[in-house]
Amino acid sequence: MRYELYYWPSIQGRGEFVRLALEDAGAQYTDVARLSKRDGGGTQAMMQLLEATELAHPAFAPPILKAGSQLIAQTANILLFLGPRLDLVPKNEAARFWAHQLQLTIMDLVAEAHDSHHPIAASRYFEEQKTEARRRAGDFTATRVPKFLGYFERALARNGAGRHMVGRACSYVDLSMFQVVAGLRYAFPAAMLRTQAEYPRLAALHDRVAERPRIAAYLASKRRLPFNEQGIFRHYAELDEGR
Ligand SMILES: N[C@@H](CCC(=O)N[C@@H](CS)C(=O)NCC(=O)O)C(=O)O
Repeated sequence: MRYELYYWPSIQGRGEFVRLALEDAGAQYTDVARLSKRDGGGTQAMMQLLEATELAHPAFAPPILKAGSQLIAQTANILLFLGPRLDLVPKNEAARFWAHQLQLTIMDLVAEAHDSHHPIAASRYFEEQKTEARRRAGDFTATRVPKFLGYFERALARNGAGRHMVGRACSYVDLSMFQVVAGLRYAFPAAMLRTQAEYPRLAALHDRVAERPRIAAYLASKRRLPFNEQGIFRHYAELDEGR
């Protein structure tokens, strides 16, 4: 199977959770919007798919995965689909629902990370909502990040030797946890430094994922876009509560 990923070409964003799964599995995929226009890529290719009127299952927003004739959107849903196909989730149903539950919770955290710099409107510039963003980010780093990471740390601690979020092998949830830790460290370095001792297992999981051979190769490649201030995890010094 050759997969096609449709996502914004210049940010990690939510697409990165899908890219990490495809990369770790060594799957064949095309990051369509990152191809040149001449090769049928660019943002235009993604917009055409979003605006296509003939689709039975249209997507509301990217990321979107094309697998043969199937089109799947919603990040956690894409990973629910890919997990068994890429051998990135245990086989039994209970574990798959647990993985999906954790992934949905990760996506809740991701949405709140986005709202920390865009608390009023996604359609308005950060500069237009700076005052509210300062309050929102202050609460995000002081109460919401500890609540989410504390929950993930406990889930990890309760799973056997505490090396994987689900089951006994690396799953797409581990890859997503890596991305969350990396993203929060990028966006809020001071706040994360101040509290990092509270999440030792998540920190160790992040490092183990980064060392997985295909992930390490991906992170060192040009395919891995750098974090930036157009994505979800953005660094604005004035929002980093722990400074
Ligand atoms: N819950 C969806 C959210 C999708 C989403 O918000 N995508 C962003 C990019 S990360 C987007 O382009 N949204 C356009 C919009 O909401 O109008 C998911 O997890 O995939």
